[in-house]
Amino acid sequence: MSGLSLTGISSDSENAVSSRIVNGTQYVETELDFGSYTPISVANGIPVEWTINADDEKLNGCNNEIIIPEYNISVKLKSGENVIRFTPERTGTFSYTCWMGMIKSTIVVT
Ligand SMILES: [Cu+2]
Repeated sequence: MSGLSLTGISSDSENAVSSRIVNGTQYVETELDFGSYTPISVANGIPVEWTINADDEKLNGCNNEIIIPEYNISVKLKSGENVIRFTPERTGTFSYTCWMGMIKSTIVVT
């Protein structure tokens, strides 16, 4: 059974929400979901202001804390707007997860 193709498997970077740069800051906005986080795509070297909108009904004991090892960030999410700030200093694909490591997503820096 050799020769099986891998088409149909979408990569995170294809689904990533891209930032918008306004006056030297890049803004990204995502919505929290139950069992998944949205991948984001940002530009290297520009301060990021990432707003995660957390619907009260979608917050749970699993998704309520985000860990981003690359930026030494852990954020306890609250209902409403949560703003995460960091400045990417190198390009690459960096993972972020829930505090338990169950939900995984990516930050693509280009
Ligand atoms: Cu979790």
